[in-house]
Amino acid sequence: MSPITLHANPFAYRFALAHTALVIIDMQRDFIEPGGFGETLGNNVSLLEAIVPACQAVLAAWRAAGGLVLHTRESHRPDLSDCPPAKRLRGNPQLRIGDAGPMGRILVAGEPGNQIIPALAPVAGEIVVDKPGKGMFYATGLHETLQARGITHLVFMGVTTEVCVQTSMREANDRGYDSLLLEDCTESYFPHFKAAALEMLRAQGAIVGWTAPSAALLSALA
Ligand code: TIU
Repeated sequence: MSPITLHANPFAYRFALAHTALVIIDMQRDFIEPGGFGETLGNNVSLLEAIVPACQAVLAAWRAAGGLVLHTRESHRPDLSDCPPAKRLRGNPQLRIGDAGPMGRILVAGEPGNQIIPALAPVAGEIVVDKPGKGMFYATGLHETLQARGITHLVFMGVTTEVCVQTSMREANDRGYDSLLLEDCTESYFPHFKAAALEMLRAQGAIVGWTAPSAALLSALA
């Protein structure tokens, strides 16, 4: 299979489909729907829903092309043994991690709010990673899983841009992956944070990685 090249920022991104995973970060009800973790932190969650159709289009094209798909969820064990007190106790949220909310216990594995939204639900054969941190490599064993599958490139979508997406891209960068973030398939509760994150990731000659509109990937896959 020949490599695919697409127009990206700050320059072309080149990848081999067989060595690339589509990574969908934390597209969970806890972040996108009212009553979850995002809202308990004081955020207006309505902004995030807008990227769902673009994410669906990329996911469908990626699946049709036969590429590996990886979903992450920010989630903690029911006993919260993997949730540092510093994370649970910081700030003054209405509900803390582990408290009971309208979609079940906040950010706890297995609860309704912790599930990936139905529009982007994983299917058989796709990897689902529960991560206790913001970054997807922390305490997950994911690097070993990706290495065993020969993955060298990661194409990112998901929320939020400057928190879990950016942290995961930076962790990936330090582990040697070439990462691309799809600009219209990621969102923040703060639009100016999204804009800044995109700029800083691709600055200095793609110091962390590349960004591109999803249309560039879709036409490259077509
Ligand atoms: N609060 C916020 O912007 N994000 C998170 O807490 N988690 C993720 O980004 N997934």
